[in-house]
Amino acid sequence: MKITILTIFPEVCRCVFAESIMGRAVSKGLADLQAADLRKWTSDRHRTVDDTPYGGGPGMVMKIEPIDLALSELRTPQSKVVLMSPQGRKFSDSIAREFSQCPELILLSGHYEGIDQRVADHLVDDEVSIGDYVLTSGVLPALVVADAVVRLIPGVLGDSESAAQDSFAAGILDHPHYTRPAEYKGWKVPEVLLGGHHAEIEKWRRAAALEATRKRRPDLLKGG
Ligand code: 9D3
Repeated sequence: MKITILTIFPEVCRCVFAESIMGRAVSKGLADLQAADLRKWTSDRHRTVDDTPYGGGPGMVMKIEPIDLALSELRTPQSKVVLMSPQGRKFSDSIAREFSQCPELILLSGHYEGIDQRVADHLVDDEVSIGDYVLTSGVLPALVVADAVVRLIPGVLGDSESAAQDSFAAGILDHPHYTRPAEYKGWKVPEVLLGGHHAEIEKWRRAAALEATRKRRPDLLKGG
């Protein structure tokens, strides 16, 4: 699968692509992760990607032309172009699974106060937000989406990390985890986990996961 992030911060993306599980997915040849510099599709001396808003007001607006030129070059008949924007539908595990079925994703990251509306209206296939908080740009949201999608590619995770048993796929939170020492500053690991009775451990984990979900994310149990 190929994912391209179109941004004015390509170096930020390349750093993230090189590390950890994303880096491993690239080395294994399972993911082709690219960062395209939007300024490459400008032609003026200052490599301008933004301009003042029609109608006035504060802030700058991203221009349509460099984005259109970039997408004309980057997109293929197989690509899905996704605009990262606070106005988009909220990203989720199910959207990550949907995106992981696409052979090519192009994530368009905005900056400044907004993007010329004609980009959303005519140049993209989807518009996605990662949640209700304001960031300074769309580059981190694009990396969040890329990260969530890459780990769903078959072979990217080892058996021990398997995406199938993820808590969000199961619809509840994960159970608590512990490792050595069994007691630290008087804080004890639950006795049942030290015993090796696998049925008892499973029972405890299911109950603890359900309890955590009921307390902190009751919306997940209501099917929200
Ligand atoms: C005052 C109106 N603002 C919208 C809430 C303007 C604005 C602020 C920050 C427009 C864009 C941005 C930069 N953020 C993104 O591009 C972005 C984003 C986000 O800020 N939060 C969650 N998801 C996303 S996806 C892209």
